[in-house]
Amino acid sequence: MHLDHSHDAPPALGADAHLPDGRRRALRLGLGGPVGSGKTATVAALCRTLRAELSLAVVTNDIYTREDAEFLLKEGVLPPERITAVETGACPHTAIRDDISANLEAVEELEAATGPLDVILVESGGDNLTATFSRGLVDAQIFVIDVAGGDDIPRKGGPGVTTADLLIVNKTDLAPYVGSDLDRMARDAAQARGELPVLLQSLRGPEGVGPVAEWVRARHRAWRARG
Ligand SMILES: Nc1nc2c(ncn2[C@@H]2O[C@H](COP(=O)(O)OP(=O)(O)OP(=O)(O)O)[C@@H](O)[C@H]2O)c(=O)[nH]1
Ligand SMILES: [Mg+2]
Repeated sequence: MHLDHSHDAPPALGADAHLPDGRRRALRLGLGGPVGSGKTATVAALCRTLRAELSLAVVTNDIYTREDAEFLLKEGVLPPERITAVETGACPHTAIRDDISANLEAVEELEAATGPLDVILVESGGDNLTATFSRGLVDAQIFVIDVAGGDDIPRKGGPGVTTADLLIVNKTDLAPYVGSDLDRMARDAAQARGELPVLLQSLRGPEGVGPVAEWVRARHRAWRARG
């Protein structure tokens, strides 16, 4: 369900938007959000939907394991050389906001090793509502919450909910079972975010990741159009 159509807003250019050979580097998109909200499932679905039209790669972050990367490898969503894992060893937000060096190295190595890429998806480890990505690491960020986490989350706010370039309210198929009011979540999210887009998503439903994939396509078009 689309609640806003400001899909073509130009992404902020990162400090270094070009590769050493002068080509525009890949658009870097961060996915953050609470534990288990559906970040890896969304990344997997995006890869399956977009891999025929865009050259993709993924960086995952886990505290002590490579579990998310291993899931994506097992599912075969991309060739193995396009999936890499960062073990943060500490709070996930540290590695995506405060000391981004391991993640920056991972995205740069992926692009150097696999040739020109269109989009690199960087999944944060599951964290709390305050976790956001440094703009030095990603050009735009997606925050994923789910209906099972409670329908008051959009109202509670926090920088992920209020400032992410896209908010996904995931697992809408579970709303009837956990007593979440989707209309209320949509209303509260719109109020907290002003013009910023919100998409309600069920990866089990017929639309699946389609609307989010369309948002990624639009961001990539805008990124390419910036010369
Ligand atoms: N019913 C339903 N389940 C979903 C949906 N999206 C994801 N899931 C399930 O939710 C569980 C957690 O999904 P993940 O993608 O691993 O969540 P995550 O945010 O990556 O979790 P962490 O990386 O551990 O923070 C998995 O069992 C998914 O299959 C959805 O739209 N509907
Ligand atoms: Mg995950």
